[in-house]
Amino acid sequence: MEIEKTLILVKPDGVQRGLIGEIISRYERKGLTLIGLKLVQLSRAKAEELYEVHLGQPFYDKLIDFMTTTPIVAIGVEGKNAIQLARLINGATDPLESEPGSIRGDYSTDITENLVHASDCLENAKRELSILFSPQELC
Ligand code: FUP
Repeated sequence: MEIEKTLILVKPDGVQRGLIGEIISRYERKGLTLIGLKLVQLSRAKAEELYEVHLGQPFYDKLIDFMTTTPIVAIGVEGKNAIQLARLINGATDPLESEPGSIRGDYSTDITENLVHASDCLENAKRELSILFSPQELC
């Protein structure tokens, strides 16, 4: 069991739909510890850095536009196997595969406007946390 830190984002649709509290409470109830939290308007540069692996994908421009429309909530969490657990709580990317009980399974029908992001591995968690948070902003 590894104690890990990871980055979670409540995407613009989650903020606009008034689901910030509902979404954060799911990680809290699971037992993950919040180590960073802020409402932020994502710049285009940061959105591109965050999603650099998807550069060239057909959905890339739509994704960057969506992520920079209105504010997001950046959340740092820590806990045993936090990276994999946060992704389980979020549910699958494809709305036809996200299980009821997961955030996407309960609240989203769209593959792009899918409410949440969570880093997919240790290396990306470190990289993505540093895009959204300065060291001083993490407890
Ligand atoms: P996830 O790890 O579940 O957030 O999903 P991916 O890393 O595969 O994709 C990142 C984001 O790209 C998704 F959250 C939404 C967007 N995306 C699309 O818009 N269309 C696709 O077909 C795949 C991904």
